[in-house]
Amino acid sequence: MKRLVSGIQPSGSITLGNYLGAIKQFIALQEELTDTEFFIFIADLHAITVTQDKTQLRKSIRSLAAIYLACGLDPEKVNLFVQSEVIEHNQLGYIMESTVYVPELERMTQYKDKKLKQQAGIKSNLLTYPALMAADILLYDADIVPVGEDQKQHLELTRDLAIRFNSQHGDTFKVPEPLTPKIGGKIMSLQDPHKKMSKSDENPKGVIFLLDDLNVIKNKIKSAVTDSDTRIVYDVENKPGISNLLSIYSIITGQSISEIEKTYANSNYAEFKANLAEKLVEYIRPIQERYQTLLASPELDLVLDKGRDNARHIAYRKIQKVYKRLGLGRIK
Ligand code: ATP
Ligand code: LTN
Repeated sequence: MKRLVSGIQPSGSITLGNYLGAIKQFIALQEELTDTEFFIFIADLHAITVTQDKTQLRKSIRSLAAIYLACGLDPEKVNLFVQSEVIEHNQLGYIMESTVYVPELERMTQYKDKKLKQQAGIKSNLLTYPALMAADILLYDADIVPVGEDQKQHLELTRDLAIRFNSQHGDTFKVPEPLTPKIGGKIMSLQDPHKKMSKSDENPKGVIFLLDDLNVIKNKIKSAVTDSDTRIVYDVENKPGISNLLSIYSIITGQSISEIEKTYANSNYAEFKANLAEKLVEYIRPIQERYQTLLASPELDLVLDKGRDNARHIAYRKIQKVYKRLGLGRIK
């Protein structure tokens, strides 16, 4: 059996970027990859690289669990769990800190970006975060890790660390492969199409949250920044705004970009945006309805308990092996 591992931070409300770059892939793959075990988690330990309010964090963890299921994750096929409930993530995270070098961490684009935004001091785990992420993946001997484009660099580092550990201590970890979607791997902000759509953006007008009021979603699409000429054509370099909207349109309708360009060859931006807004809202509406039911149902905890127990079983055995390889404790 192969294994697939991925996670999302409960660092705010889930965005259309998170959905199209990550969650939608998980859903498609759970049907396709019948020879693969899935481990999908809520990366709450990663969320505390920046200060979090405890009530809000607790809420975001539950909310993310309900979103995963509302989007179609099947708890029969997927082990869904909360990262901090499987202690081995911390244990292997620390070991990975002894495998990675500081300059490798300092080179990470996400670290450099987030460091600039940090006003109240940079926590040491903002730097060491990729060591924990590597642990999340290597703990389960993942073959595949579906993520958005922005996480590819962390995946490369994970691969390097697996190879390094294996060569220093003997074959221990599988070297994982990233998987990014062909379209939708990097959805851009609707207000600044040069910037990634992100949960923690200070300007919410550029970000579509899956749980936004449907009218708000429509308005955000309609007021999205577009480019100076009026043609609806895909050209990321020269027309990043409309290209971003075309990508969203293409993924949610399943139509190719060229088909959509043809359909709208004689239309203006306003018509195109109004149609996209309608389609997107109809796409998101059932997700929101399922979300409300799931959030209030006892099923959520049962799913998370089962996911945690299955994950622990594998993670415990892996940590025993790693400790033994390193000479830690009294394991012979
Ligand atoms: P934060 O703002 O807290 O850094 P984020 O919105 O960047 O959060 P993450 O939790 O870091 O979200 O990412 C979860 C998953 O969603 C990752 O696989 C990531 O690559 C993907 N993802 C995030 N933003 C986008 C985006 N704009 N387009 C496509 N995929 C994305
Ligand atoms: N760092 C990722 C979330 C994440 C993750 C992982 C993704 C944490 N651990 C392991 C894939 C595999 C992010 O999107 N910020």
